[in-house]
Amino acid sequence: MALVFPAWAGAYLSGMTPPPTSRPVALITGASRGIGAAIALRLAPKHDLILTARDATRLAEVATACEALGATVRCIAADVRDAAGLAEQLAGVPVDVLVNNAGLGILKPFLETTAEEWHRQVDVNVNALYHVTRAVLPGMVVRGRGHVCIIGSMAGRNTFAGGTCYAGTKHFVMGFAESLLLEVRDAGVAVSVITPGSVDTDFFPEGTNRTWMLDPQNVADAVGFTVEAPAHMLVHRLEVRPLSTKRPRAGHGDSATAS
Ligand code: NJP
Repeated sequence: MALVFPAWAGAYLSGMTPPPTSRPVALITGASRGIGAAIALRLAPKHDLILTARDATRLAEVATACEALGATVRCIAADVRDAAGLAEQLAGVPVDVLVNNAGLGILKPFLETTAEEWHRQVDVNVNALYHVTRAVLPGMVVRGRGHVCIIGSMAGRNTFAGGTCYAGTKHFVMGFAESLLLEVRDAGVAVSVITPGSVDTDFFPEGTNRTWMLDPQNVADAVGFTVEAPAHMLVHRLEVRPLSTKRPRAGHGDSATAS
């Protein structure tokens, strides 16, 4: 009878990767709602989770739902801009999967964007990538395995009026991710970017026509596919779009047009 090895065994038997001894740990930023909460629920059956965002109440609700799916969950209620606080919370924690998801978009013409709005977007969408990734990446390199997944955007390769800051931050994500990949791939660490089109979350103001948008779960499934790919296979960029911006999804009315 042929022997059947678990998925990790091929690399392990060739001496490259030690076997996982417990469930992998996934750290997800911006996990209190929207895409981040959906990613937490998607990963919960196979991962233990560290969830972070500012809203402790909503984080706890997401954690409870994830625990029901089998995950052990730790919540860190923090501002992702708090580099020192997060570094302290994450010190020595072996994170296998980091999903840098926290982000915001203040879509305004440049001349109407205040300095505070500009700096807030850059601090959350760009600078937090540095200190959250910096806190957990050394451990991944030492262990010879890990995955850094970033939620980018179609705005990372498109431009639009009102996008000087937001599209700028998401273009940064693309350059950051591919450069980082080239630095750590031979240490066994994967880096990927998911670039969604429009997703029905609080990202958009109330009153926005959402009938044609993706569900957060659609993006979460893309993340799940990417981080659960075989160890030797890297999905570096994955673009997920609504099929049409004019056709409402089934069950969302029949006369909507894109907004
Ligand atoms: O947005 P939303 P999405 N410190 O507003 C957290 C990208 N994206 O899920 O702190 C810590 O529902 C916030 O938590 P809280 C987008 O650029 C979206 O759509 O409790 N956390 C919440 O959990 C972003 O990178 C679309 O308020 C902070 C989360 O971030 C990612 O998807 C399209 C924080 C935001 O939840 C998730 O956005 C696209 C802070 N200072 C890319 N500030 C789309 N929705 O269409 C925010 O291409 N958070």
